[in-house]
Amino acid sequence: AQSKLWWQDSVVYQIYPRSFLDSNGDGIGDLNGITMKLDYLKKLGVDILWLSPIYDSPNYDNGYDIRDYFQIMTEFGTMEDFDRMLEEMKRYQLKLIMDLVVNHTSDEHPWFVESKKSKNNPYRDFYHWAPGTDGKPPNQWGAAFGGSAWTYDVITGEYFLHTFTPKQPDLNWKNPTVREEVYKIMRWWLNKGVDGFRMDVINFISKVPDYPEGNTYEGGAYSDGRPYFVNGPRLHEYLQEMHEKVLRHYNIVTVGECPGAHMHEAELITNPSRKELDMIFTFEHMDIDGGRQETFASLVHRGNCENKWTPKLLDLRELKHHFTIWQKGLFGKGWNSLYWNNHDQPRIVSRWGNDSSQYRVISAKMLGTCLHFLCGTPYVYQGEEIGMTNVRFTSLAEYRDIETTNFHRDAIQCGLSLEEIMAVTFVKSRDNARTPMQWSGSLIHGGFTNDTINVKPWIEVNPNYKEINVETALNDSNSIFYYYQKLIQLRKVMPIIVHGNYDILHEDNEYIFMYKRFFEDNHEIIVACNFSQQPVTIDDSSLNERLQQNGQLLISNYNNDNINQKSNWLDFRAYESWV
Ligand code: TEU
Ligand code: CA
Repeated sequence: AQSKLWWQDSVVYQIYPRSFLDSNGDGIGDLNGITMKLDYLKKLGVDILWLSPIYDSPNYDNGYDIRDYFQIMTEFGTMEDFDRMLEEMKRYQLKLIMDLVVNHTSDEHPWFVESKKSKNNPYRDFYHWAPGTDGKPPNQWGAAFGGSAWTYDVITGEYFLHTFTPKQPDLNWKNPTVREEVYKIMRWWLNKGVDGFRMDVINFISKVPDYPEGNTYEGGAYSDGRPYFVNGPRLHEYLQEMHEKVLRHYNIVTVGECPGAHMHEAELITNPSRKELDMIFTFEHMDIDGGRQETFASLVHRGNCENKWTPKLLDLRELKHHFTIWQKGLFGKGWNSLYWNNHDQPRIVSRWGNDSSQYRVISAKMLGTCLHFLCGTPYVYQGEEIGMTNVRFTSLAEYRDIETTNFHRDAIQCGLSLEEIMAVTFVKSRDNARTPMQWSGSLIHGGFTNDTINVKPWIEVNPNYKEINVETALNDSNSIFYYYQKLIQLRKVMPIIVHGNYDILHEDNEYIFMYKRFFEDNHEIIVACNFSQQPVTIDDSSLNERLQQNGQLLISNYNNDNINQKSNWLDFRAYESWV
């Protein structure tokens, strides 16, 4: 019998459909393209597929702005294509998670179209409307991708709230009818047979009434409204209601995307006894190499005001610290999700590994090792399993992401040089993760789209597809692909990986991430990862002795024979990792 917590020993694979595989040569990935590659995903060994939004949308934010929750986006296919895809997934015993974007809708959603019409329209209260003061918005909150979080609408002379772009008005969850409508959407897809939801910025749904003014930072153009809409006052009440009315009636998995949630909220949300969600995505480990903590609003660094576009070097100790807090904090109380990548983050091998031809493969394997032996459900983002890298487009015009293009516009206005703009774009743009999947080194556009000269992919393929692609990976037994396959298999046969306790070792070392997983019976595994290019030695003779005497090598990114002959296990080569 299948355990109720089947998602604990599963691995999730995230597909960004627009960039996965284009089956009909229009330059845009689609559902039939996904159906064609299920054998590939099965071969990798993942259990659950999460699809970024595939609903009807004007695509200002690539589907994170939904116009109709019951229709498939035309470019992606039809509902028949969806049904066939789902049927095929079931045949392959792959589960499907849908992206549920219900903090906001598109401004082209019929609810918002109605809501705008008049102050007494029945849909008025579906969104957050407020009058301004002296021709100014209700407050100075900034929106996530630049500008004010409020936009004035001439028809009724009021402002509506959008924590993201003006094309994404926030739903008013205080209104019980809104909540019922969301539950209807969820039931409709669940009754079709999908296996759960990834819930977009779900911890933003409850706003503090009356929208209090936020702090401003020196150099920031807007105030920080996050204290008033992140982890808001009625969040847990709403999630519990959703659980009661929808989730508990199905054997599904739920993961909440929760920027700005800390261990405290994570435990409240994921502790099964509280009946909310199964796991959440934390951002603590993602935010440590940028100034995101300081402000939500201004896209360009002014004065002391730092944000995502102000990159910082990784301090490994900080990364270890965050993981350790979550690993220890949720143990036996909630559940972790584990990820390095998604469609919003730069590619991990370029970010915290090394994407030079010398170290790309070895460092990608090291990063996979570090993540997959932690306690939680691992997520693999498309292309991670072949070590896809960040991209360096030669002109600003090749970028597609709204956050990136807004930043470019702002940065030019602020007088940043093209060089400066490019440099930070290469490191931070979300488009780094959104270039098409690289299937083949010999086919045009990396095999992402048909061999047509006229149609280009919606976003350019990374030119390195000639070296980095699925075909090459599948033909090389030493590839990242087969290493990930092994990581995924190990989790299925070794309960200690799923259920063991966690402790950090050599916490203060700034190059090596070392931890152990253990059961009370002395059965333990030790994971060690060198995050640096230089050789590092850890001085711990008693650990080395134990390893020499009792250690068995489970997996390593360097040649296995080699490592057994090591005289000192704690001498690490560049990016070396072993378990
Ligand atoms: O993202 C929420 C979010 O705040 C961040 O992940 C953000 O995209 C990133 O930090 C920018 O630097 C979710 C979706 O994953 C994202 O694609 C959407 O744009 C956003 O919500 C709005 O729906
Ligand atoms: Ca297509």
